[in-house]
Amino acid sequence: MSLGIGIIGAGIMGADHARIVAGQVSGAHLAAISDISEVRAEAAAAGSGARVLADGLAVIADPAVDAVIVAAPDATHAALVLACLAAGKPVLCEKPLAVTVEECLAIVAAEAATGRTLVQVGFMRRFDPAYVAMKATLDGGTLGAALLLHCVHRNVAPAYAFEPFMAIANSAVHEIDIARWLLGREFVRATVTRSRTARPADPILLTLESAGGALVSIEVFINARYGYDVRGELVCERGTVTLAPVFGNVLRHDGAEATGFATDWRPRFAEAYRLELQSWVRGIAGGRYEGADAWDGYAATATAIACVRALETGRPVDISLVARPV
Ligand code: ISE
Repeated sequence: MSLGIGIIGAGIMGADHARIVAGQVSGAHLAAISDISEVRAEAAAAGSGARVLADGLAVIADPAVDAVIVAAPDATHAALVLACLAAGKPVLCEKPLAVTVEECLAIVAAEAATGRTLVQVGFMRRFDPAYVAMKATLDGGTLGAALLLHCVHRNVAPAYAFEPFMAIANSAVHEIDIARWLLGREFVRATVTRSRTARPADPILLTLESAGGALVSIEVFINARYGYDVRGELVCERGTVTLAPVFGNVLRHDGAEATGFATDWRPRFAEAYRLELQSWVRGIAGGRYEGADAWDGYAATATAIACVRALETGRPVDISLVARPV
């Protein structure tokens, strides 16, 4: 049986998910898509046989749609995920799960009331082979306990309207989630500062203290211009692990050596997105998901919002999360 997938939003990520579902995922097909721009939705649906529907609620209600991907603007996530839960349909929501703690908790509660696991959050880095290998090394124990995780997250330019809230809640939230996942601990305290240079709002430096004591540094630099660059180094008691760089071929010419950078995250995380969607489709069929769940989405947003407060107040902010429902 092939699952009918409905996608809400045909922007950068919605269109990319449509392409992956239609061409690279087994056990599923693209059934329907909507976007505020019909032209964009038509372009994303082209050649897949998917229908273009009027809006997100029409996608959720469509009988041909068994499961939904939410790739609409961040502020619309909560209402759409709640509508999927009301319809009893599995939903993969792009990160962040929602933009407020209250909305995230409403989703966690609504999902619990269904008695099923229906929500996965699109933290695709959990499927990236380099991060997976880093976690396997840490969990293998040879290097001893994790002491520090250094992260760099640079974009060429903002993909959306940009201010510090977005830099933290939409971009650095990836590192917040991946660090929670790698270390297996929540964060308890955040200190955040920002460069006083001429650039609009960044770079921003976040220092997060995890419950186990390990420190995580995150540089988020949205206007880095030269290329999309994500790095990570995990420092442990007896050694370090660095994420493998993902570049194009190495060019040696005219006395210099050069490699290329992608202009955005899609090439860097292409395999992660494919594996994420394949795992989600398998999870729906088998009722067990490997990706981030609704509570992870809550924890990441709550931590990001504490970081925004730390930036605004110029003071360290303590983070306390509600207990994960059992
Ligand atoms: C964007 O929304 C993403 O999810 C990308 O992975 C991230 O690198 C970028 O900074 C975000 O704006």
